Amino acid sequence: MDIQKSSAALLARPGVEFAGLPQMNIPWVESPFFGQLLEESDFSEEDKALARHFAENGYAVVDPHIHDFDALASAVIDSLADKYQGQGRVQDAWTFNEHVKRLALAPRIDAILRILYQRDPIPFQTLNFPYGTQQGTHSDTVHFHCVPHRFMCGVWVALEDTDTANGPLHIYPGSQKHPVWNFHDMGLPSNPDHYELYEAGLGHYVETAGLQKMQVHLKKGQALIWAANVLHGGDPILDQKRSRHSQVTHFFFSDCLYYTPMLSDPYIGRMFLRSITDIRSGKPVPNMYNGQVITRVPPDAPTPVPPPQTPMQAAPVQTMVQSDEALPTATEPRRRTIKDIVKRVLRKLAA
Ligand SMILES: O=C(O)CCC(=O)C(=O)O
Ligand SMILES: [Fe+2]
Repeated sequence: MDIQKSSAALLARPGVEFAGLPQMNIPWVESPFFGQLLEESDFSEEDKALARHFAENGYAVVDPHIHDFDALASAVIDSLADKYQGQGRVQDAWTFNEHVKRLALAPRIDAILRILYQRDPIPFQTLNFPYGTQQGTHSDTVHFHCVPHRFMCGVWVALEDTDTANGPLHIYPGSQKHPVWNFHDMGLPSNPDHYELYEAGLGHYVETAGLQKMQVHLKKGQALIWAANVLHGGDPILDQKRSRHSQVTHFFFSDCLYYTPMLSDPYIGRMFLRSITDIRSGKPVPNMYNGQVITRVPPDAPTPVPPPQTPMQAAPVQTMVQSDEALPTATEPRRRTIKDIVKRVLRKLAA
């Protein structure tokens, strides 16, 4: 199947069709023509079922096929034990920890992502969590997104069983089909200070749209892939004594412009471009738009200066333009209740 390899390839072959349909610069699993594309594809029945489920629900639970998973999970957990230092996560441990890196690069995950996205999957960030994040529902598209849109996904691997008590992941199946909410769509300036208002706005949207939350009880060794715009978060920890060791790897795909929507205003020509590092090679990945390397938007814009980082959030390989994971909004565990958030929002609105 060769739906599309890159934006540049698309432009070089204008009018080329696949399965009698125009090619689109969008992952085929998110295409309005998915049904026809699937019918014409030559995937195995198993792969077709996977793609169909992912296209419909925006997620897939898969087996990363790591023969010594238990040993690897223990190695990840043990070798990071002294790295958390009271914090609820370690970002980009792949830069110094071979076990984290090996899990992030599981060949079976790479193979599945190639089927689902038809481009080279680029693992660019790892996050390790020792216990539930209790993070509010969000879409990763406010933290990192790309042009063309939706060539991004998260892969969440359970390093131990998760259930109702240890702060499991939750997702909203099918939410990838709903609008991609950016700060400006909610009337918020592109600035992480407004993250709580964004979360509160999303909460209202989820309720109004009637989206159904699903708690995900993954067994040790299972992985969940979520599509770029799937709403997800961490449910409350009911048993404070329980850990919830997990590793998330975020992926972009080749030949895109990678940026941080929360710090960008694309409609007036300001994009906070990211300089991502490919975990496989340790090398930077250029930002591409229609086959051209792009370094700044607009081209004469000054180098973006990110907001200051707190000590805990400074990650080993951060560069100036990778800063938004460093914001207290990305994936940091929080113990606030919805009531606290609503109170804060009301206070802010009253201010
Ligand atoms: O593990 C969780 O509870 C959520 C993690 C998350 O949102 C992410 O890594 O993007
Ligand atoms: Fe997330």
